[in-house]
Amino acid sequence: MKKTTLILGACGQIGTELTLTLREKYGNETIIATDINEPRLAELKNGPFEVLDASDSDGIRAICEKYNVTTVYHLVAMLSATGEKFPMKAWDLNMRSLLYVLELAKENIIDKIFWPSSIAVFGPTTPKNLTPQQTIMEPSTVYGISKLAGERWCEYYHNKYGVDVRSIRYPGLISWKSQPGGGTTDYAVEIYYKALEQGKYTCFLSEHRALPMMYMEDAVRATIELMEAPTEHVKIRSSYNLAGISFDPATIGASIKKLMPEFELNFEPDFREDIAASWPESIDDSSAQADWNWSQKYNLDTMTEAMLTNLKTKLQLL
Ligand code: AKB
Repeated sequence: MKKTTLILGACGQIGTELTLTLREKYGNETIIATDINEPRLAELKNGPFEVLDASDSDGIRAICEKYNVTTVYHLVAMLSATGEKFPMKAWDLNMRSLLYVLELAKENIIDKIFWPSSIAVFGPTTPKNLTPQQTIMEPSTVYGISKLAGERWCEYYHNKYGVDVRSIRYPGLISWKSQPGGGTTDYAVEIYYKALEQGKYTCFLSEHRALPMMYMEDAVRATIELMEAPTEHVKIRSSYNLAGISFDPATIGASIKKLMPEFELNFEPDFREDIAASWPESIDDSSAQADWNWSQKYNLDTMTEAMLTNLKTKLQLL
């Protein structure tokens, strides 16, 4: 029976684009998309799709057996802002399903795992600029605590049981095909929608609150490149820093204004400002560059152009 790849959380922000890209690359039938919800995007049904709750360990095991799954992309998580509202639920969801998948690899039912970490593993005591791969990590959000614990578990399963688990500390991800939900960096997606729909946006972070971000096309390419890297090149089994593009709300506003001079940007910081203030402003990704040759393509202005062009078509504002 043919080997397949399972995506947990295929309807989410990363899952949607990763599923479509992997299907294009490896064929629709080899990528098994699963999510707790039926997909809104019909394209996700161009290959196998199953409704699956990632906290159902028997369900995951059954799907792995049914489709002869050998690789799992585990993309299910409650993000930073929602996590602060439901701390126990966030911890439970973010941890339990990761451990199930690590156990499946330990039992040799699957051979390879991708699991996303985040810049949220860093905290207020971490150096803010060009944050190194290895540094002080004292996250102050439940989401960050769960991602840091997850990183430790990944490295532990690799060292102790030889599990081939690979991970990236994603910056805020910016995409037009699918929207994020419940994160602190979500403003940098909302701003493009509101610019096109209303010509103005009120940002929930303050003007000069810089954060690392990345265009989804770069993030998906990084994920696939890391997963395809020869094992001996993957020297970090906790999670790799990726730098992305660092900017603050005022600067993304200025980038939009270059193409939409009438765009108006206001600021009304809420509780997410404190979360953002605890995270790095910029990241050093020299380990990813050295180990698996990572190089990013998009900068702020090329991303803005891509976002506005694609969203205009999607929202039929042409
Ligand atoms: C969030 O804002 O919670 C996420 C993240 C940085 O991991 N986008």
